[in-house]
Amino acid sequence: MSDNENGKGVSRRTLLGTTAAAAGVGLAGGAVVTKDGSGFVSTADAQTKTAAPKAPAARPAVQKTEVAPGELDEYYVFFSSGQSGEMRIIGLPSMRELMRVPVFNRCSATGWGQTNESLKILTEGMQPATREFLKSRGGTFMNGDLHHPHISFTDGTYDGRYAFMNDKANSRVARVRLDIMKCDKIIELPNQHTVHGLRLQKYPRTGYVFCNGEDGVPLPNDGKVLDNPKEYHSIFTALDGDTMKVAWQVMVSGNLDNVDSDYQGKYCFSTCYNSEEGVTLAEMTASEQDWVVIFNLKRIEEAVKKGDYKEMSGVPVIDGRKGSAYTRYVPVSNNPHGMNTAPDGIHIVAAGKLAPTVTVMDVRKFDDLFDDKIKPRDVVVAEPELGLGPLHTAYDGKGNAYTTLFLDSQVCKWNIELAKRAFKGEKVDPIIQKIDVHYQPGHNHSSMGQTKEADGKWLISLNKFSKDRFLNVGPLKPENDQLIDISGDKMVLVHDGPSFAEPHDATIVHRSKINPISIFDRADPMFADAVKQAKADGINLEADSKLIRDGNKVRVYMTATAPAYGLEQFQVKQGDEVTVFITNIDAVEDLTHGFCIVNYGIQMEIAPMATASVTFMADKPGVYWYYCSWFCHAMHMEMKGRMFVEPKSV
Ligand code: CUK
Ligand code: CUA
Ligand code: CA
Repeated sequence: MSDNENGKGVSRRTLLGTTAAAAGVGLAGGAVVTKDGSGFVSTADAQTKTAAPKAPAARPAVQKTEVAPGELDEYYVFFSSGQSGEMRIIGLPSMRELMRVPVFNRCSATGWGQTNESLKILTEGMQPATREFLKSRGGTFMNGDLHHPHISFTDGTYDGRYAFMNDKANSRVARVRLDIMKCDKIIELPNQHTVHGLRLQKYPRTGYVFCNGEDGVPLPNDGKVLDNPKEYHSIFTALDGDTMKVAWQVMVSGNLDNVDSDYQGKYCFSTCYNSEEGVTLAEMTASEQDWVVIFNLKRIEEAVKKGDYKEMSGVPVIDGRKGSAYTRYVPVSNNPHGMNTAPDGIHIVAAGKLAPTVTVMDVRKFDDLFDDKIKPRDVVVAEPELGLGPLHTAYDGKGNAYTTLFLDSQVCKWNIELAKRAFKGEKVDPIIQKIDVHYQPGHNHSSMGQTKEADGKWLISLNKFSKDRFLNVGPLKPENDQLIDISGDKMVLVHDGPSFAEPHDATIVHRSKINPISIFDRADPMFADAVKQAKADGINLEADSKLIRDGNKVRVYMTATAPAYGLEQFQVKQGDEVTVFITNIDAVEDLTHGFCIVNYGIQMEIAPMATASVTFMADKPGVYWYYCSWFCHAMHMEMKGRMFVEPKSV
């Protein structure tokens, strides 16, 4: 089928230069009208073609962005990587990529998805049916879609313990330990089909990890019900961030997109774009309005205590559909997306997406709403019209909000108080400034902006299209994460940062909040199983290099200290199940070793004073060199040995 036949190529070209208006009309009418059905892509073309990039105008004085050689960044940014499945760490303001932390993906460098330590984390939180399903597929999912990385809170600000993040692709939630920057827990949420929005309890601490189930499916989803959408349900989950177990779930009306929580520990709230409970684009955008659903945490906890729930897949599921005492549904314009709490602890903003407005609510009114003293819409205190395609909102802690406008390719700075006055009928314009970004922004984030310590210094705009902003690298282009100085009255764009697929969300954390270690503690739980096995085998991991045979199971223990492994050779038999345990005994900062077996597909990282292990079948006879894959010493090339696999006697 040609482009013309499927209608995509032609519509994208013919709509050039005309779609901003067309999309606007379509949006105002509450329907998606672009001919390719996306509502978005054709406008992206229009934007870039009609406004060719120009040399930047003279800039006002801005904060320093250069981080000179030897200097350190002031902020960590924890980036999602979308369908790449990992978490990334960026330094701000340099926007240099500092680290990639494998989570839902496989990693060739670190052996994530191959080492026993990582496989345990990847598999222990699976639902039984998934374990069964993956048995013939290598035991784990190969992919993930990581959208929302967020840092644990104590008393409304970051405490540096953990990052939590979702996997939209396979309905999982992961936790990364920020002392070692490694994932230590993954759980698959039962009863939920995808987990999209994810935010944390801010007060008194995390506490809960709030997880939005986006798609509805039959419960149980065992094939007895198929094309009967009336029996589909979306589920909201509160996970216990300490145990990584489900605390409770709530069945909702409609679906759930993004979520955030208050600064009082009383409520959390989610946008819903599919109040229609439709299964097609046309059905999901049919209504004039959708809603924000508010969850009353205290009432839900009481319901769990008194048993007002149904147990499903071993967890309590509360009925929070419309009319329930546990939730309230506040109508907002059709298909809202972002849900962001302001650092003032009072205002929350739901972004319109298909409406040009954002809806501002006052959380202080929620008690009355739950006591039925006021109507749902009475919690709305402003609804400013900002532009086309508002998606997400960030804050500077000075009363201003910054909303991304996907269709307009802009970030709009507006003032919350002015928006409230305008809502009451005063003739004031809440919009302070709009700045072009390149192009089509999704999330944006301000420094410390999701805490009560928002400092109003930096904003990043995570743009979905880079188009012509970088050297052309072929049809697949990087995204563009732009840095904007918001410390002055005006936003100033200061940096373009290409990134690979696909940052959705990010969290900007002052470096004073994060204190990782450089050398592992030998008592670290990451390799506790290896320590236990060694003890059972009478091995001192830090000193002994030895092969233990246990039937057809062989355990090979060796130390690694630059530039030598404890064993320069070992011999096993074809058909043995071999586990190699390597302990890096170099208590030296930045001295990582690797372990790679040539032509056996084995590779892993061993950090200073860590133990890592890998298990494989020695099913190919012959001589196989193993080598250190992490450059560690002048004699790094010589850090190697041989594995002999003795053939089965025939
Ligand atoms: S979502 Cu991607 S732009 Cu998954 Cu937070 Cu809004
Ligand atoms: Cu050890 Cu290279
Ligand atoms: Ca809708």
